[in-house]
Amino acid sequence: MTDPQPLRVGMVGYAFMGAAHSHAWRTAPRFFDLPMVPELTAVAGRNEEGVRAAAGKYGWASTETDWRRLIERDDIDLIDICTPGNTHAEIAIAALEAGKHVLCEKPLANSVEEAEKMTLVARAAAERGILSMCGFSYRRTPALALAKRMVDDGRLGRIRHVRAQYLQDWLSDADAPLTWRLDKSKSGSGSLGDIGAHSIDAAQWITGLNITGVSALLETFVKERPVGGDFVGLGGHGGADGPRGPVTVDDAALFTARFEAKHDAGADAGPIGIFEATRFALGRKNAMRLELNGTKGSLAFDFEDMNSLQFYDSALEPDAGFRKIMVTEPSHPYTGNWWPTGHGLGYEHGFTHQVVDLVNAIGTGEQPSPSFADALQVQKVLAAVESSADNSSRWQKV
Ligand code: SOE
Repeated sequence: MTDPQPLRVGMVGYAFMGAAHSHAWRTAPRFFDLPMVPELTAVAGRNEEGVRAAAGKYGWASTETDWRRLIERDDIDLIDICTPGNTHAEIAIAALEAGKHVLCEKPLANSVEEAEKMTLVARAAAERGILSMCGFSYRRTPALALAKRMVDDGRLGRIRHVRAQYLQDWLSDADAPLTWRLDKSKSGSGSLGDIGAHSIDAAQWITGLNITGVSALLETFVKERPVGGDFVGLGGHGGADGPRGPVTVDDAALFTARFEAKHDAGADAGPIGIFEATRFALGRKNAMRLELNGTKGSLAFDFEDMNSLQFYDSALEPDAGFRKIMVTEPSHPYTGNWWPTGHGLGYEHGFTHQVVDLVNAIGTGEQPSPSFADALQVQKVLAAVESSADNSSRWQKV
C-alpha cells in the first residue's frame, strides 16, 4: 500500500479557535486512519511576533503576516479560517477561487448577503472538486451525534418540542474587556451569533427540519466596557478606571421558533422551539443544552456533562423515567477510536472529529457537512432573529 498523500493546511488566525484547530489537525491522523495526512504547513496572522510564537507553540512549520500570501502559496491545499466573522467572506472566496479547500469557523459570515455569495462560490468550486465546510463543531460531540442517529432511527417519533439553551457567564463581570466579540463590525452579533448559532445549527441538523419563523428579544445589559489590551480567548478583567467603549452587540438572545413539518406529516404541524443564548448566566460555564420531545420519547443533552445523553422511552413502563446513556461505547459515534469504555472525551475532540470528517470527505470527493449552504440557512435564522427583535418581537419569517 502506498502512503497517504499529505493535505497541506494553511490556517488564518491563532487565538481560541486557532488553538483548537491546530490541536485537531495534529491529533486527527494519530487516532483515525485518514485518506490524507494533514500537515501544519503555515499559519497567518498580522502580528509577526504573535504569529511566530503561535507557530512555535502549536507546531506550524512556517508563518505569514498576510493571509493573501497563504492563498498564493503552491504548497497549501486547504485554508482554515479562524478569524472574526467580518473577514470570513473575503478569505473564503479568495481561497476557493484559488483552488484551495476551505474550513471556515462559524457563523459563516456577518450577513446573509455575504453568506449567499460564499455559498455560490462554494457551489461552483465543488464542481471543480474544491470542497468547503463550516465549523459547527458541536455536531461532532459524540452525544449529539448519537442524538442525531437516534432521531433518524425514529426513536423519538415525530418531534413536537425543541428546547435549546446555550448558557455561559464570562461577561457577567461589567469590567470584562471590550473584545472583538463585543464589536458588531467584527463579530456580526453577540451571544446570538457566537453561541446561539451553535444551538440553531444543532437543532436543525438533529431534527432534519429548518426553522421557518421566529419571534425574538435581544438585550445588552452592559453598554460600555473597558477598552484596550489584546485578549486571547474569552473573558478576563479590563481596568475598571480606564476608558470605556460601546458594546455594539447583544449580551443575551431569546426567541421562539417554528420548524417546517416533515414532508410525510400530512396536516401535522412541525415542531415548535424555544431558544436562549446568554453570556450572563452566572455559574453556567458552557451549558450548551438541547432537549427534544417527540411522540415516542425525549432526549436531553448538556455540554457540561458532555459524555452522556438522557433518553426517555415511552415504550418502557412510565415510571422508568429518563435513563442516562454514557456515550463512551465503541458503537457510539467517534468514540471507538479513543479510550476504553467509560473514559470520556472533551471539548477538543469535537474539533478533531471535524477534521476527520472533512479529510474523509476530501478523500472521497463528497460534500462535507455542514456545507456553506447549511450555514447560510443558520445565517438566515440569525438575521430573522435580529429583525424580529428590532420590530418589537414581531413574527419574522426566515
Ligand atoms: C467556537 O465554535 C465557539 O462558538 C466560540 O466562538 C464560543 O465563544 C465558544 O464558547 C463556543 O465555541
